[in-house]
Amino acid sequence: MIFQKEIETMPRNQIEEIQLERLKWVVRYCYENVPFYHKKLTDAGVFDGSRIKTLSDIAYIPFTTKDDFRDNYPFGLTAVPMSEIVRIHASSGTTGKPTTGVYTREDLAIWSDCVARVAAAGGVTPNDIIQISFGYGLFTGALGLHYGLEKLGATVIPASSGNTEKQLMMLRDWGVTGLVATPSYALYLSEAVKEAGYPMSDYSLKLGILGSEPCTPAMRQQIEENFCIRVSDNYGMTELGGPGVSGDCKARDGMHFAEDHFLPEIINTDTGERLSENEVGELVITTLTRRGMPVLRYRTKDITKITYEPCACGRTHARMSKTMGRTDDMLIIKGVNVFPTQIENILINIEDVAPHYMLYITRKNYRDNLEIKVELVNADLLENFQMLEELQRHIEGKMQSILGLRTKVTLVAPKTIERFQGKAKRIVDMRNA
Ligand code: DLL
Repeated sequence: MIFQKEIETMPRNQIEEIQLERLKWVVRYCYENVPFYHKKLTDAGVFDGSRIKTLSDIAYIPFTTKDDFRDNYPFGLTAVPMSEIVRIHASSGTTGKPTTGVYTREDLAIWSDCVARVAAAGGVTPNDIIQISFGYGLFTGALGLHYGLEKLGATVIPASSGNTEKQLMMLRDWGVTGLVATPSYALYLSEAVKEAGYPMSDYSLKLGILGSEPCTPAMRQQIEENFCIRVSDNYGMTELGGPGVSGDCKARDGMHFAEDHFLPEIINTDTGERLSENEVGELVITTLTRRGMPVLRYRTKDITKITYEPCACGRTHARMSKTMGRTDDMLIIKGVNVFPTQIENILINIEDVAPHYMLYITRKNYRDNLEIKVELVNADLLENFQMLEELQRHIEGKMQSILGLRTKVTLVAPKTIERFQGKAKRIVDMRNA
């Protein structure tokens, strides 16, 4: 099902016409209504946007960064009086103040459309009963999916996260056909379902609508096998309004942007230069219709690539590949660049270990050390020292050959590594401690 078929399958030249018109609008809108942008655009000689004649003229506009959000905390980037704001969300953030996002009534309506699009693209129909197991609160994920799914006409259960027994009870008793969660939490629940001992035929579950953190293909496979479901991925962020920026369709060959609302670019992280289709770099997004908090050329820090090729599903909007990680998540250990997702991909393909791990980085005598703590599937192995040592060496060998990095692997008993109900936090970097 395509939620807004006419828009989502529109010819490329029409999409670009709409984008150009809206880009001109949003530049003028920011210039006139947000002092921060007024100054930034003036300094760059872009002023009210009359310099924007083609889409590639976007290159004249300076980037917006996470620091700009911090410096203008909480509402400095707002373009309308607070009386027009009807909702505030925020990202939890790991340090310091959260990043805020504000919405006018119109922003909320567009947001719901965008989320309904990604939900429909992921296979949801009005006949589905969807359990939302994202944490409700300031996080954009839960309420974003909530209103988008309602707009689509699905039945929504605002379960929130936590209380595993109750989650499973609802999944079983209420005929739930779709689960919304982070991949980490979906994986955790799928293991709990297996342990609860009821066969999957006792459940009606068939879809997982996951997002908010990377889901490697291997992790996806594990969730799909445990739950006997099909999973789709969707992407977004607080600074851009939350989920609904892009999402998987049935082809699962890249996540379709809502290109009439978001203008994506890929840049070289170091130079800021715009890259071409299929070149890997940092995703930069300009909101084309947001009124409460419009954003020009936001540097997402997410590493991906974009394709404009038409998709088998019929949608014409550009697609982004699964993110390789965030520029600020990339670990540099002994001079080697490593993304946690690369480590996860290696671990998940090794039998006898579970996809639960932690990375500890320390520095001793000016040398970095990476310890990977990973859970065994079967506790019996702990009794067999020789097999344990072989497995450990096998994993260390894989890390060395694939990442080019010597690591220390520690195998621990099943169920001893922390489980995450929201986004997983698997890195403990003690180098500057
Ligand atoms: O995670 C918004 C969201 C909610 C998206 C629900 C999808 C579903 P933040 O908490 O601000 O917003 O985190 C944004 O999370 O820059 C990415 O690094 C990461 N992220 C989000 N979705 C994905 C995804 C929400 N599908 C940050 N794959 C982003 C990989 C993702 N990373």
